[in-house]
Amino acid sequence: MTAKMLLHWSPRSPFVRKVLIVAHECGVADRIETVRTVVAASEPNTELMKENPQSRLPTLRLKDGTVIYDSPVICEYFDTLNGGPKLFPAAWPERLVALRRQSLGDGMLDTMLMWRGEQLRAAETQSIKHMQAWKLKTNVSVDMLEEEADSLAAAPFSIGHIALGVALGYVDFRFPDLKWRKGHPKLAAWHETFEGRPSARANQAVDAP
Ligand SMILES: N[C@@H](CCC(=O)N[C@@H](CS)C(=O)NCC(=O)O)C(=O)O
Repeated sequence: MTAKMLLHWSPRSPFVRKVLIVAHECGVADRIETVRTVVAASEPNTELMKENPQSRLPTLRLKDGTVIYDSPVICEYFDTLNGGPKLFPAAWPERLVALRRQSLGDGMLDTMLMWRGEQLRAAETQSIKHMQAWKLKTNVSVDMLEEEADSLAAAPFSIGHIALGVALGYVDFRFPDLKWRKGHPKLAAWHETFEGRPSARANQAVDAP
């Protein structure tokens, strides 16, 4: 048994940002100790693999030594410790909508992380076709979110809001040239309210060691 939960962490990881925002919203942030852990898709971290064979962040070790991953599992675990309004609705169809939104936000991040990884490769080994596909998926996701921005803004705050807010924040962080706000005024207005929450402000992604 340890005094705190231990979170394998990176300051630039959007999935880590997602779980830390959830921890803040659930009132458990002060029960977590973070440990800087370096991961890369092309270089598995063999130490981390002893706890998570997929070598991914976030990975969380509970006080009793149990290890859990990935971000949806960690977020739902934090929500079980949450004394306030739940981020994972219990009732259908609210739960279905929140989980779908979480999947879209997480899927956007998966797409953008692959895109970013490709951009960092030497130009002659990059797949232009894949990068075009990832750009299209990101743009169409933003278009569709503009369509549901009213219902997003009206719904009780949930894991879906956090996943989507973090995904749009990651577009700003790594793909500012997309200028995603253009033509998406409702989504932009909603995202501003998301980034204004204390939980989001306290957990900004940064390029730091
Ligand atoms: N589905 C996972 C995705 C996590 C993920 O892709 N994390 C990135 C960092 S943001 C990572 O660990 N990349 C290293 C790798 O893929 O080997 C989750 O929701 O936690």
